[in-house]
Amino acid sequence: MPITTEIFKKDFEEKFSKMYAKELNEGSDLERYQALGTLVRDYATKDWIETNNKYKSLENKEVYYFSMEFLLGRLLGDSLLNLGIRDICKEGLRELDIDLEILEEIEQDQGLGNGGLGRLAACFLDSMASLGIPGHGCGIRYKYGFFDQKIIEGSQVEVADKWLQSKNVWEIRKEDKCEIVKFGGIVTARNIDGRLKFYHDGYEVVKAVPYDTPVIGYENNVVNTLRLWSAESIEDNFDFSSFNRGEYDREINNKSYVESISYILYPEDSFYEGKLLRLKQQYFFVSAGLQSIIRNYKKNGGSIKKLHEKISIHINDTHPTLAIPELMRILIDEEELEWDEAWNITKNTVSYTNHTILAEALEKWPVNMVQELLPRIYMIIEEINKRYCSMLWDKYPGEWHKISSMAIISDNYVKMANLAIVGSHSVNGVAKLHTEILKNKEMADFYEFYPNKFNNKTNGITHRRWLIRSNPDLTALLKDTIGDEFIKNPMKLVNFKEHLKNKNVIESLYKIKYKNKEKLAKEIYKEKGIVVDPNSIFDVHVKRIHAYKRQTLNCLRIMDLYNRLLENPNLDMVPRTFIFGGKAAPGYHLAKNTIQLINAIADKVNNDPIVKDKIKVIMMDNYRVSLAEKIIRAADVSEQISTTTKEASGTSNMKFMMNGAITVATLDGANIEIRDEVTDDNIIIFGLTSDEVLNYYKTCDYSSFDIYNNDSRIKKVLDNLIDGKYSEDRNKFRDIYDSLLIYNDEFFVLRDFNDYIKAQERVDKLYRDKEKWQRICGINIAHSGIFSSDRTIREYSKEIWNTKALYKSE
Ligand code: 26V
Repeated sequence: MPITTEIFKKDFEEKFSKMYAKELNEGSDLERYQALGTLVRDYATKDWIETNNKYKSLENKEVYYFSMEFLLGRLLGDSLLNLGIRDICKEGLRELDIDLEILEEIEQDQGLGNGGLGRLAACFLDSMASLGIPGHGCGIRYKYGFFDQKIIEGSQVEVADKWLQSKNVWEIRKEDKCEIVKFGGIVTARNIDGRLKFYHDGYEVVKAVPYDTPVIGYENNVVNTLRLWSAESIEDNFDFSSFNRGEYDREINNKSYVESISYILYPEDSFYEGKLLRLKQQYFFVSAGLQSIIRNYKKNGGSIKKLHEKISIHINDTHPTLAIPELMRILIDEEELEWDEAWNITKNTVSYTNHTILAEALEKWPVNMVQELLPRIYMIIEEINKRYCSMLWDKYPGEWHKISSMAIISDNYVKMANLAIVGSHSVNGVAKLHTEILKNKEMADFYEFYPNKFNNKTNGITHRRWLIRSNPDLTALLKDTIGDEFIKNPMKLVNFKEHLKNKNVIESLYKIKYKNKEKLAKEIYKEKGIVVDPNSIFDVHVKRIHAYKRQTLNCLRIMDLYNRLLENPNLDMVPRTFIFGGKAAPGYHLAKNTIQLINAIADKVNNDPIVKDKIKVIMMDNYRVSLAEKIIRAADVSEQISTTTKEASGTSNMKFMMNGAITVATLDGANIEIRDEVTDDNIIIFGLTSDEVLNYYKTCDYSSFDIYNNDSRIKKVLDNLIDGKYSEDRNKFRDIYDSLLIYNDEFFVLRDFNDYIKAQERVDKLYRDKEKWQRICGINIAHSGIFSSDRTIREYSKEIWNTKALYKSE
């Protein structure tokens, strides 16, 4: 029965009184939010059960997206949208004197991810469900999500994210679906009736408990599952004899020691460290996930020999690569298949996405660590390596160097990317340029050996969250002009282009942006106590803080602009508000120093009466999904200024264009494809090309010092880093200064500086022509459909997974 306002009100009141045994008006907003969330989840359960029942027939191939990170953000608004009941609930609540938006704001972000890679996984879940593709997520239910960032006296301070402190209404603990994961111990081989069998003894046992969250498709009755695993010790395992021996600590600690596996999300997103706990986390969720998938598959009558025809395992970067040897272990040791058959099934089941070419992010585990923690898995990796290397020897006789660089085990390390390539049937990059670099440079040897494995899948974002839900006014304008087809088929956004001739539409675009900017200005005032003018250009740089993303380049141009304003306070310029947001990895000194620099500039500029009407600098605390939604829709300018070749794709670039911001970008990652869509007239491109960057790396003839000596403007801003202008402590920004000069500016900040300034001058000029500006914003919106993750997921489904939608969609 369709839900009406009346039904909803009754359901809601009932749910509230059942949960809290009191009247609605006696409840807190948190209680009301929790009752509403629980009710909304209940509304999805019928479809959830029915979807699962359909999957039980095994008619449809299912894909499992294995990822260490799922950055879901809030779920209430999107669940209501996808169930098609947001307006009904809003109205029902209004009649009960409750504001839906207030309840939505209560929800804690589910922040189980670092950045792009984790948010991509979340967008993919939404698209899979919305397209009716049988696709589920598998990951870790971290007790503490990505840390909360507080800016205190200009510096980042990390605070634990206790997101589970108040109940998570979206998840269901599935006690009956627990799995056992084994660590350590020893493996012995015995010959039983002519077959080598492997026995694993003396291991430690960890109980993996699944928590399921429904992933609701957009108005299609499909509900997929995100299954996150939590580590628990097995109570029965409690060794009481140790109490007699007085070993209290060991036993008590064992509980928290085991449970610590799912305590924390590592806050590094592109720096590998061989931490034992991280290796444990990886095996823990991969093993639990695979065991439960295979158990379920067999229960539904699936034949193990046909696993690859019915199930796809996708690994999000190398973090779940142990899925390859773990699947081999299950097929050989438990299902008793022969090696060749098991290998064939494994390769055809697993596919892998690479998300970065940064060398420091490549995972490799010390051999002895893998051997000790996962003895059987190590044996299997060794065997995979042995067989694979003998193929390499056949093809490349005598080429020692090549073979050792392609080997899975070499220099006493297990190289996870190599294992992922060898043990999967598909390897993809996340944007055209990135894939070309993988094929022709970073993974060139593998590409030569396996030319058919490599392919590109340019990233995407879900337009349901990043446009329809987060920017309701723009969505209303789009519906008014082009109808609502774009909701199910975002490629239809292109129809918006013809409306851009209409002055009223241009005026509406302007007003919508202004309103979003006003809202953000209020939020900025609330959070930072700083007044910003919605008439100024909102120039936004939000993403993880990292040297390659070049927040420093942005800082230097603001410092330069400030110098020019001090020389000429009447400088003719459109006022600008520079908005930054992003977290630094706690151990990444230079990134933390960059945050200090942004805040020091903010402090100086915002308090200088000479420039106060011209420029403002804001560093928003605790950049996260829910804040991104508010910032992005209010942006005029999208800063996508990474050193060319370094940003694999970027996804915020897509979110900004979809919300009508103009991109200032280097020709890196998906920026190139955005440029190709909107053409050069509707994007502002600057900086080195990928060939130029690669050439610099090859020839080593870059000298930042020469640039510094020959360009007085650059010299001046660099000197400002250490001349006391931004800090009495002249050494405070010395490391940034040194990275740019003494260490020869690895990311070509100085080389791109002048070009970047010119690009910003074009922005200034363009913004003065309000109509033209808005038309360009409109063109960006119209061309953003291709960057919906629906397009991306269709490509994965057709070209990698071979999955079919439960129903036909356009
Ligand atoms: C790498 C590592 C290295 C080992 C330690 C922990 C860790 C965690 C995450 C990663 C993945 C690489 C970082 C990442 O998030 N890559 C981003 O992926 C986005 C989605 O494809 C893409 O848009 C960004 O350009 C890329 O930087």
